[in-house]
Amino acid sequence: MWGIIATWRMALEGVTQSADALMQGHRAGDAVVDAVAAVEDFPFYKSVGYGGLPTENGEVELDAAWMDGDTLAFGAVANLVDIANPVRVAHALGRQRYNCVLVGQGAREWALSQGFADKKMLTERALQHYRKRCRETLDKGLSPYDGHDTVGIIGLDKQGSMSVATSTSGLFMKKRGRVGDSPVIGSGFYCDSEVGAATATGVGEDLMKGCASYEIVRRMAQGMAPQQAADSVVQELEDKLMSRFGRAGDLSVVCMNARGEFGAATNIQSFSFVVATENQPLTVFRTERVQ
Ligand code: SD4
Repeated sequence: MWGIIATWRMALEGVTQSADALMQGHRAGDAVVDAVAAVEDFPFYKSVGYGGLPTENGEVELDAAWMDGDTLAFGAVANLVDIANPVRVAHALGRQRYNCVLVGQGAREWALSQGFADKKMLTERALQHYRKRCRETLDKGLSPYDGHDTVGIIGLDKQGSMSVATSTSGLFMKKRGRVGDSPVIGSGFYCDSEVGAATATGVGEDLMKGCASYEIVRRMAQGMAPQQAADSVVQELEDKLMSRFGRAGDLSVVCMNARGEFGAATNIQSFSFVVATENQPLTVFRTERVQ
């Protein structure tokens, strides 16, 4: 069995390539990194990689992670500035025994020392979009934290290994130095090849309150089907946040188990995700708010 599942329609091109690779027997670890890197490279996606929106200080600070479900090894970067393909840096960090999570200047220096490309990640288009959003936020009274799509991709290869990778420029209008769930193990992603994997997108501050991805994998380990694990975690976290915190941000998740069965859940009106497995032709699904 092989399979791949990703948050948001924007992952379609990357997933298409990597689904082929998995079908041909390539490893999940590389397949998820390549698929995420394709999203990072596309200049018009405003929330991931090159062309991502800047912080208030005008810098694009990127977060990314990678995890190997066989060894439980993982690597992550946060607040990485002007390095191409943060997910590849996270992947390289995931092969280190220590120092596998690096942030800010330290992450940048390490990436440069390893030969990663120094690349200006802010585009003119992103800057214009950022300014427009700021005006709209004032004019229309929008929340400054609306609008943000992290890419998270889970892969299962024919050898039975699973892997997950994430990448994001974080919440729109985030402060300099702010870190969301996407590079945080257990919250933005988790992967165990013996069970399955999960990855999240939405308001990191809220996803972290429930360690959403780990919680989904834990429920699958106890025998829950992926869809049930995804639904129950989103619903219970939303209920808990509403009753204890008075509000709940956007929470969306995808997951897959070691048999290639998958699930997705959201508390927003419509959340798109992309999936392909040995039994499921490549499809973009839209799922609606869990009731
Ligand atoms: C974050 N979870 O930085 C990310 C943003 C995101 O869909 O996923 N948006 O909090």
